[in-house]
Amino acid sequence: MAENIPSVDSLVAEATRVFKEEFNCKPEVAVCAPGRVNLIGEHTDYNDGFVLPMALPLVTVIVGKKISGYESVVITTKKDVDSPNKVVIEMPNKRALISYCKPGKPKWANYVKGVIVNYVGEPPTFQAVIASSVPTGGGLSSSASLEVATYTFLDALNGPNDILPKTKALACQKAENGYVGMPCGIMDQFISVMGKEGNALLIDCRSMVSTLIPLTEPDIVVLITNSNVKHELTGSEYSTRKNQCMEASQLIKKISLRDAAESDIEYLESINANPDLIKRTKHVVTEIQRTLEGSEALKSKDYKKFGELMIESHNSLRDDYEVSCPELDVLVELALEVDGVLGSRMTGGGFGGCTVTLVYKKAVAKVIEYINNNYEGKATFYICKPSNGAQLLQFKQESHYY
Ligand code: GAF
Repeated sequence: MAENIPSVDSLVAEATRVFKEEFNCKPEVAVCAPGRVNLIGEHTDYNDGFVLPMALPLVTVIVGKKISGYESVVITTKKDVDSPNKVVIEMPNKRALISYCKPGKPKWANYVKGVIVNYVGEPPTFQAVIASSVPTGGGLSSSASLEVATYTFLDALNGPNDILPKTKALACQKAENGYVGMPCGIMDQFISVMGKEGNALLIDCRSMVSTLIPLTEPDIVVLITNSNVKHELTGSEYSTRKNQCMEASQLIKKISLRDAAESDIEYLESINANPDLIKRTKHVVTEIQRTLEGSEALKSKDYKKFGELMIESHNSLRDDYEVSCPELDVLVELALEVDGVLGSRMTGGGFGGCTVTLVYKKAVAKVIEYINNNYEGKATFYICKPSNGAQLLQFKQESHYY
């Protein structure tokens, strides 16, 4: 059975209940921001390439209110994060923030503090409660959804402004790069801000121009399978891959691997470059091509073609980029053994986390059963439709939440 995805309303209700218990008053604003699954285009964003993610119905909700003074208080209702679940954040004026608001423990709060520090404008002080349905460490961007939810929350407290969505995504990426210390690309924050119900988003990570790609075929399902494994390698290997890509682009004298072509791979071979650099370049060059072809295939509803590209993408991530792991490989292999599966691949940074599978609706129960019977670990499943990006929510009927 696939997991039940809690509704946004139920998360708001949960956060509101905790808020009332803690602060003895009602929250005044509520916001949400989604996690994401990347359909194709992996490890291409920090190479200025193309990615094709969709926003998920798994979201982070924040409810709260503005207060006076120099201290904010944030509570998370999430159980799968490090403790404590409540932090006080010292917030003097913006200039002094950098020296007061340092990263530390608990780790989950660093995503909130990083956004406060990188907020464009004067961040208000607040009381807030966070509730989220995005699994932590599952490769579905729980961190980006928390960053974007935090940014949206600060904006909501401050009132309307004319900040561009891409500026907001960049500020959240900066929080993760400069404050949390994870050198991620722009994909996760961008889709969490810009996702649109019924659509995947083709993002050009160089120009930051994005194109909606409809994905509403009723017979086709996006199935996410969480391997529930997380290898410690993730952070260091991510930086290593990024550095290798930079090194390769310097060797071929290009700004980034976005500008590399087949002939550059031949050149790297001819100068006997480090074999790892050649493999990384090959992945990025072919993955960017697959992402562009994949978007065309989705546009023309050629799901068979899209599925084939997903399989090629997984093989390239496994063999050339070397960011998969045995559990992800097994999940992909098992899915592909079931009739009605169009394609399957690892999704996100790798070394654990999730696979994404495109499958005919009538076959999805069979896939889940087959994986449950043959996967040695304990997998969890989410059936997801492309959903909206970050939103300011309306409190519905008072009685519903209070
Ligand atoms: C992680 C990063 F945060 C993204 O920016 C992206 O590089 C992805 O890994 C791999 O495609 O999710």
